[in-house]
Amino acid sequence: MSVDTAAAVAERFRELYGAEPEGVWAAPGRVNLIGEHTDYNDGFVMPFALPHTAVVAVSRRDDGVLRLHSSDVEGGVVELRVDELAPESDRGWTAYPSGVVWALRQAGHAVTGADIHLASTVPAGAGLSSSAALEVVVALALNDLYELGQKGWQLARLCQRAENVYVGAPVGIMDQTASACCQAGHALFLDTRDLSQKQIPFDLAAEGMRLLVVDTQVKHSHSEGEYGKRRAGCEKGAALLGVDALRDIAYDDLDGALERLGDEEEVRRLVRHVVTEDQRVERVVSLLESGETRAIGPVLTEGHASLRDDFRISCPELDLVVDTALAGGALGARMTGGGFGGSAIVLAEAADVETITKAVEAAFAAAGFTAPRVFEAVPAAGARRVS
Ligand code: GAF
Repeated sequence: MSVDTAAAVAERFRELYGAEPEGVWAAPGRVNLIGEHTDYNDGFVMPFALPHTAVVAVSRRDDGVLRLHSSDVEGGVVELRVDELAPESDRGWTAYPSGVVWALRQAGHAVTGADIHLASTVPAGAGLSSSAALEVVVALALNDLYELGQKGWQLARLCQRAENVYVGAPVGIMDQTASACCQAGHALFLDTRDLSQKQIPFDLAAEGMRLLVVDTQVKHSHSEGEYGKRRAGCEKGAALLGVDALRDIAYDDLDGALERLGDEEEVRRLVRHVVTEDQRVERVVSLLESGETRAIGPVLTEGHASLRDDFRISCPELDLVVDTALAGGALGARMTGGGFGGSAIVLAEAADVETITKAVEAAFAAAGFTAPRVFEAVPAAGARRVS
C-alpha cells in the first residue's frame, strides 16, 4: 500500500469528521496456497498476504458513539452506539467493523467508541478475504489506540468471533490469522488446532516462477448455506468416527475411516478431501523447505481435483481457469478460498505467464463468461500501522 493511499484515507477522515485521525492502519487480503476447508477441522493451512489492503483512519471517542464510513460503498456516515450493538442486527458492510467492536467489548475490553473511515483495495466477493482484512484492520487500530495488548493471533480469534456470531458466517480462523500474521516474502504454515505458526520463505521470482491470481468475477458469500453445509458434514464425519475433528484421522488410516463410514457417501467424500488436503499442506511445506518449489505444482492441482470432485465447491469458471492454465503449461493450478466462485491460483514459469493469461482470457470469452481479472501475487506484509 502506498504512502499516497494512507494520506488520502487520512485526508478523507479530516473532511468527514473535521479532525486529524489518531492514526492510519492497513491489513491485507490473502490467497491460500494450499489447505482449503481444513481450518474448521483443526487442520493445516498455508495462506500468504496480498498487496491489496483495507486501510482505516481512526480516532477514539469516549461517548459510546461509533461512526463508520467507507469510500467503497454508497452512502454517508453510519452512526451507532457501542452499547446497542447486537449480533446479526446488520447484514451490510458495517457489520464487520461493528462486529469487531462488539467482540472486543464482549471480551471485556473497554472500547468506548470510535470514528472510522475505510478504503479497501481487496476485491470483494473474490475469495481473497476482503471481510477478514476489514475486521483485522479495525481490530488492530483499536488494539493500538486503546492499548489492549492483544497479539495478532488473539485479534484474529476476536475477528473470527465477530464474523461467526455477529455477522453470522460460520468461517474458520485462516483468513483473519493470515491478514493479522503474514509476513512479506513468506507463506504462513498455520496449525489451526493450536494456532502455532511457521513462516516459510516463498520467493517465486528468485526461481523464475510466478503465481497468478485469476478472479473469475463469480461472486460468493460465506453466510449463504453451502459453506455451512460442508462444515456441518465434516463435523458429522468427525462425530461418526469418534474424533474431536477430522484432523485426528491419520493419513494411513484414511481407507479404514472411509470404510467405517459405511454408506454415508456424502460424508465419506468430505472426509477424504479434508484428510488428503491436510497431507497436501504438509507435502507442500516439506517440498518448499527442501527447495523443490516446482514440485508443489502437481500437489496444488490435486487439491483442485479434490475440491471439485469430493468437496464439490468448484464451478465451471474455476475449472476452466485450471484446465486452460494446465493445458498452457502451468506447473499447477487450483481454486483458492471458500469456493462457489471467487479466484483460482496458477503457478507458472515466468516465461509462460503471458501465454497462459491470454489463453485463460480467450477461453472465458469463448465460453461466454465475464472477463476474468488476472494479476500476479507476491507475498506481502500482514496488518500494520502505517502512520
Ligand atoms: C473461507 C473461510 F473464511 C476460511 O475460514 C476457510 O474455511 C476457507 O473459506 C476455505 O479454506 O475463506
